[in-house]
Formats: sequence, C-alpha cells, structure tokens
Amino acid sequence: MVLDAALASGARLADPGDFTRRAFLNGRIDLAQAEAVADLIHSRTELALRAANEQLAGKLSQRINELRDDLMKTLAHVEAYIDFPEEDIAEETKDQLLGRLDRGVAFMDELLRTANEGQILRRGIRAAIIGRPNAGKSSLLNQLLGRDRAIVSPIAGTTRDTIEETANIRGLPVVFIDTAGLREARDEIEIEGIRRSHESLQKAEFILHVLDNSEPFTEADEKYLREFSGKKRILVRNKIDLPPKLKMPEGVGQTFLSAGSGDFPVAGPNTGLESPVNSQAGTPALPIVDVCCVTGKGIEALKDAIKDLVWSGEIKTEMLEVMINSRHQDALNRARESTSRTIAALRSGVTLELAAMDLRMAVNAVGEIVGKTATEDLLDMIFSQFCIGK
Ligand SMILES: Nc1nc2c(ncn2[C@@H]2O[C@H](COP(=O)(O)OP(=O)(O)OP(=O)(O)O)[C@@H](O)[C@H]2O)c(=O)[nH]1
Ligand SMILES: [Mg+2]
Repeated sequence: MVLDAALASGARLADPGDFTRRAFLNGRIDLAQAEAVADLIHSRTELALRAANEQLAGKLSQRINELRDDLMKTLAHVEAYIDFPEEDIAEETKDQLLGRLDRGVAFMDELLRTANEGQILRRGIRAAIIGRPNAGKSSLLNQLLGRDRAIVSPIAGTTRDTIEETANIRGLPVVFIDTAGLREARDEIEIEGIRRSHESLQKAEFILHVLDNSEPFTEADEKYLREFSGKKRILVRNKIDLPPKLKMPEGVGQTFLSAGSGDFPVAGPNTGLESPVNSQAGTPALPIVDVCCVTGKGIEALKDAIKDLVWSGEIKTEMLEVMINSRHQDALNRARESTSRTIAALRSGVTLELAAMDLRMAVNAVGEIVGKTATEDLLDMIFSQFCIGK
C-alpha cells in the first residue's frame, strides 16, 4: 500500500541498474566500475568476486586512464607539429613518441590476454561429461558437485535427459553437463536424450571423457576419442577400485601422457588424436586422470587437471585485478589497431594528419572502456543486465 501510494503520488519504480547508472552519470564511478557492480552481483566463485571487487575499486580504470593519458600526450605532441608545418619532428622526439606508442600497444596486448580468463571468471566454462553407458558419468557429476544430483544406477541408459549444474572448481565456475551415453536408442525418449546430448556437446568448451577401467576398451570408446578430437578434453579412467580390464590400445595411453612418443597403431593421423592440445611439444598430450567415483579418490587431482586445462597459467596474479570483459576487449582491439596504424604512419613519415587521426580514434576507443565516450544505447545495454534496485 505504501508503494502504491508513492507511485500514485508520482514516484516511479527503479529500473534495472538505476542507482548504479545514476552514480555513473553523476561521475561518482566510471563505466568500468559500474560494470563491476553487475559482475559482483553475478559472481559465482570467490575468485570472480575478487576480480569484480578490484574492478569496482577502480584498478582497471586506473590503468586504462594511464593508457589514455599517454596516448593523449602523444596526440598533443603530434598535433603541435601539424600546427607548425615548417618544423620537422626531430628524430629524437620521434623516437620518444614511437617508444611511448609501442609501450601502449604492449600494455593493450597484456590486457587483451586476460580476455579469455575474464570471460571464464564471469560466465563460467561449459564441460560435457561423455562416455558410454554405465561408465560412471553421473557418478562423476555427483562427485564434482559434492552432492547426489543425478540418478546413478547399474542399468545402462539411466541418464536420459541432460543435466546441467555449476560447480566451483579451484575458483572457476564450471558448468558440468551430464549426458546420456550415446548409443543405439531403443525408444523415443532415448532418441531425444541423445539428440540433446549432441546439442550440449556442441556448446561445451571442453570434455570429460569417462572410461570404465573395469571393462575392456570398446569400439564405442574409440569412437568417442575420434569424434571429439577438436575439443580440449581430459580422459577420466573411472572405477579404479575394481580389477582393471581396460587396456588402452597400444600407444594411446603413452601418447596421451607424453606427446609425440613413438608409434600410434590405433590412432593414425586422421583419428584426430593429434588435437591442438596435444600437438604442443613437451606438454602432456591428453591428460588422463584415474578416479573412483564411489569413494571420491582422484577427484581432487581431476579438479587440478581441469584448472590446468582451462586456465592457461600465463596470467600473472596481479592481472586478476584487470580482467577485461568482451566490451573492453572490443574497444581495446580497435584501439590497438589504430595505434598500430599511427606507429606505421609516423615511421613511414606520411602526413602527420593521418597519424593524428588514427591516434584520436585510439584515444576514443580506450575512453569507451571507462565511459568517457558512451552513447545512450550502450548505457541501456549495460545497465539492463543489472537487477532492479541495484
Ligand atoms: N565400483 C565402482 N562402481 C562405480 C564407480 N563409478 C560408478 N560406479 C557404478 O557404475 C554404475 C553406473 O554409474 P552411472 O554414474 O549411473 O553411469 P553413467 O555413465 O551415468 O550411466 P548412464 O547414465 O546409464 O549412461 C552404477 O552402479 C555406479 O554405482 C566406481 O568408481 N567404482
Ligand atoms: Mg548417467
């Protein structure tokens, strides 16, 4: 009733992100900080929360502003020479300007390298659990979630619908998708289940392929190996508590464990076992992790393997505070391109006007990140992702 009375007297309900938008429009926070409020609300792990907090505190903004100031200083310099066409830029000055621009590009590259991880922290990463019926896929899902989410039974074909759940794996939000074991369907429900499995496999960014260590290696296993060669994956050898019967085809295990070792009888060049992941010399080919999904043995090692697979490890911890999102990535890519053109123009000595124009574009693109240049549409887009009342 109070609310109704307030509305009747002319008040209006807040829109999503209304308050944050006001804070931005009144200059209390910049756009990157405003986005961090949404990240904070949506963060699903402590690591994501930390990254969002750093951005809210203005760590990314500070670095972006420094970058923009640097580019602007260079721009002012270049423009000064345009105004005095009779003077040539002294070699020394030119070197200084180029040096500053090179450092700018290097810094943009550094930020751009955080984009993938930033995306993972914000949105999570999707992992499909595949393997033939009864391999223990649902048991594995339950172990990774730490609770009994999916039905487990000795009957092959237990899981018919795909099940999606998010788990916190070493600070990374990972969406695990338990699938129906792909096999000859016996009824309509199963056909639909298998169709859905295929669909979620397309969307998955990496794959956990579960093998039953207590059963011999089958054609179905091999088919899985071949079919998903284009994706990052981990082989999970389950049921290690039972007497081992799984003999990986000669060379497969070896090759998976150490790249480029000897012959490859089963997996020829076209079997797809040479995925990009394992072609890097020195890195283990396909990681294999042994687990028992009844006792939970090996699950911690599997979590480590997952983290190694999705988190490149190239990111220095201090970069956690500047994890960029896809909007920042787009702006930085444009800024980088323009800056590179400026560098080329200065080097080749074409008219300074062109160099200045490109540099101005770079300054504007970098400014977009913190909202120095922002359109109504962009603001609507950003703040619509907020909850009402924030
Ligand atoms: N001994 C032993 N049994 C296991 C292990 N993991 C799973 N099982 C058993 O294997 C059977 C199949 O497990 P599920 O998790 O239902 O297998 P699934 O791959 O999801 O099977 P579908 O959904 O039918 O494709 C169940 O009886 C589990 O209790 C393990 O590590 N050791
Ligand atoms: Mg299952």
